Amino acid sequence: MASEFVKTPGWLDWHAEPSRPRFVLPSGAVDAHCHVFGPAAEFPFAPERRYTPCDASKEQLFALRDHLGFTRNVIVQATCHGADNSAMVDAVRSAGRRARGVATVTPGTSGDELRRLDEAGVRGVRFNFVRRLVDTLPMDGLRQVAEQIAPLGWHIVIYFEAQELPELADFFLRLPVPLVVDHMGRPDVTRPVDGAEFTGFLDLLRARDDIWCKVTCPERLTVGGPPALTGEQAAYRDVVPFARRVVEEFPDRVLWGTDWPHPNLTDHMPDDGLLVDWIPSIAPTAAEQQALLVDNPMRLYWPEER
Ligand code: 0GY
Repeated sequence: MASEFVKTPGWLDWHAEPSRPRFVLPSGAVDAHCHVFGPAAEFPFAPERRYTPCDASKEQLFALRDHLGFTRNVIVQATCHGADNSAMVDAVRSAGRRARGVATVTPGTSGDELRRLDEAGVRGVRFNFVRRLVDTLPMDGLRQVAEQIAPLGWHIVIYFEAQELPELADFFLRLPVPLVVDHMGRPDVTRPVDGAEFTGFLDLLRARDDIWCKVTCPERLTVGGPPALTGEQAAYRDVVPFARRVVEEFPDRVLWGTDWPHPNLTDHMPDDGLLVDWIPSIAPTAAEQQALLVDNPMRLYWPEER
């Protein structure tokens, strides 16, 4: 049966033939930010979604994991599935102990449901403040969710754009659980890395020692490229100083992920193998790579296995 879902015009599908990375990942590396989409025939997209993607199944995600040399995934609920976590949970369960999940949870979700998610491998919720993706929940509702998940030992992944941080920072700092910031708070990389905007972001990380940062998504943040395509080994140079600064100052609180299948890119779809090759430009030493790719995500998502 043909899918009733028609992709958003201009949608870019994930790269079908990513290269094998030249950079050999350390043993036990974790792709700490990726998603599954559907497949829509089995896990329909949510009515309130802001985009309709291509399918990106758990089998395809696991094939990419193996191809790139990762051992584990952290699968983040994509907004196209709303608060129906079924596709993500199914993927996490299918991976055995090799995946953890980050869910979307609404206020009033029952304790039984939260325990079911926890048992499936969910370890956090995501609060999304990116207006083109969601209608952000009222702050009181988010605080309620935070109180509900705190006893489970979960954290909150926060996704926002740099210009929103001044208004949101106080709210973030009062949340009662560890925080994980997506994509370095989406800096404007045409601004100086030492400028007020990115300094404000670093100050957020300095304010508490349980705020983590994903040094991810150069393909989303770049303005000048060059893109990770056709063998480019010096991709996204304009994003490097920002990620490098975070890795240098907070080596024990950084995470890295592919962001496969790369929702909502409009310019180009990166070769995921070349994205992996970007990692040494932001974490050049073996010690930094081990922390970024193995020790940090294991501490946050698989503390019982350390
Ligand atoms: C990302 C970024 C985006 C989308 C989502 O859940 C999502 O739909 O996260 C975006 O469009 O910036 O982290 O994948």
